[in-house]
Amino acid sequence: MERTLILVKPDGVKRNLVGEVLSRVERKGYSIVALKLMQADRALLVQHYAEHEGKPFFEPLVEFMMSGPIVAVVAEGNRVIEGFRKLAGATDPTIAEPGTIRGDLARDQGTKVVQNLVHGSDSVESAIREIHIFFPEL
Ligand code: D4T
Repeated sequence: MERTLILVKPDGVKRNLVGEVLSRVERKGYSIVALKLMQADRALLVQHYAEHEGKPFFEPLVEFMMSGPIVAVVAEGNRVIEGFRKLAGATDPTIAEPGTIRGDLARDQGTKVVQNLVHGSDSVESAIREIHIFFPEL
């Protein structure tokens, strides 16, 4: 069965949207198989966002992701990686379709990094790598 890593980012936790995000995942029919509220440190985030190192939004991204607690989730189901990306909507919340998490609940805040409530793995390889970073025990 396929698995994906979902993060509710600090903006989502601050706005009390953890239940809303998890509810959408569960209503779609995916199962939550691991979940934790945590404070991410720099080392963990540099590993997670390695592909973005050197980009102009990298440092603001790491700072933002350390600005408060996050919720890390492993969800499971056939094609859950693609399915959650669809539920989340486009990276840019202004462009994200209404009906999606970002389209319904996020907007451009004028910050250096996009604050878009959630992260979801984008491929099987990424999911395996990211789940191992956040849940080494799994
Ligand atoms: P994540 O990884 O958080 O699920 O978001 P996406 O998969 O939708 O987007 P991403 O990995 O390309 O970007 C990671 C993170 O950086 C922010 N970002 C991204 C940004 O502020 N400016 C940009 O130009 C891009 C591409 C948003 C999400």
